[in-house]
Amino acid sequence: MATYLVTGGAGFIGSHLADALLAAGHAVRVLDDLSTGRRANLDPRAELIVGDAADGEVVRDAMRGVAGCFHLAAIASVARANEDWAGTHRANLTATIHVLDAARREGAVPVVYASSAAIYGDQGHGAIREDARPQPLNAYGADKLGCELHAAVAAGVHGVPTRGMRFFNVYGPRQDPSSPYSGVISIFCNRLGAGQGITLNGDGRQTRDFVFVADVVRALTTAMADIKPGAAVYNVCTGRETSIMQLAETIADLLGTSPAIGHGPARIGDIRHSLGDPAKAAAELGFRAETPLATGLAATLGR
Ligand code: NAD
Ligand code: UD2
Repeated sequence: MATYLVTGGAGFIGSHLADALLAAGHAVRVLDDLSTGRRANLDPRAELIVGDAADGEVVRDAMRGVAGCFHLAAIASVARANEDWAGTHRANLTATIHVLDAARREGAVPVVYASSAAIYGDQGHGAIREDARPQPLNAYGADKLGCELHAAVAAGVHGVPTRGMRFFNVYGPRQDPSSPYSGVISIFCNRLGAGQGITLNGDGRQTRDFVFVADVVRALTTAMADIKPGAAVYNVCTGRETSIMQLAETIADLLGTSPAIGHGPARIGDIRHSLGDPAKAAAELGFRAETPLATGLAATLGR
């Protein structure tokens, strides 16, 4: 069939995408610097180039002969972006420009890339549509918005078709629970599974739109299939919100435990509510997230 380049393919979402592309009969080339990704995540049938997506030559070599590029490589952490502003900028925006530039030089290879709900900042209550005014609150969100701006340039000036996928809070197997910046579901599953207590930051009534990784992979492959010229952005979300407290209770129920749930201080800058409106992706791509939270959590727990 076709060969696809997946940058960041040794990471959490990218390795699931590689699995799905291989299962569909495609060849997969991964470009990953293994900074947070792991070789062990990757199906051995995928070709792995260990290299830096912010190095133009490396990216041009990786782009040769591919039918499409999924660009997921990034330092996917708001906290790390706060600490290492310029360093994360290189991985999160400079790398994207190299990917788009390589795609143009290779003859307008289509690029589907990871954006984030972080571009919205705090929009208050209600489901956020793609036409909401972006107001990123941190360097990570600002760089993701920059990716979208450059992707529009890639399409408008250079004829590279691009689709930006604004992931909400993604969860599932292989998400790394070990760093202090890990996503809440990986932390809770890991700790509750090991019989340890968990901490709710603040009152635990803040809400998120949690989307299962298999649905995210389907959103990515759907956006690539029959991609047309131009640039577009889509929320990748469920349209359902879950409080962190409900989340903890659901995981505990699945495990059949009654864990110690403590309260810590609210996280500085924590967004109160984050909920996506899935209507545009449904209408234009025919994509709907289908996995109920309990089902996705059970898969994450390996049950
Ligand atoms: P991840 O850390 O597991 O994957 C990122 C991958 O990129 C890793 O394998 C890492 O080694 C690689 N990488 C980092 N810098 C690189 C560089 N300079 N060159 C080559 N490879 C590099 O994180 P993830 O959760 O799988 O995130 C994938 C994408 O989705 C990222 O772009 C992230 O910003 C975005 N995203 C994730 C979420 C989420 O909830 N997980 C939400 C919104 C957006
Ligand atoms: C950020 C990004 C999101 C994505 C995600 C990756 C924004 C707006 N969003 O989301 O795009 O990159 O990170 O995971 O920047 N919490 C606890 N206890 C814990 C850990 C977390 O209560 O032990 C709370 C935390 O305070 C927050 C919620 O859980 O209210 C979700 O936290 P998160 O770090 O999983 O993700 P979030 O929404 O900050």
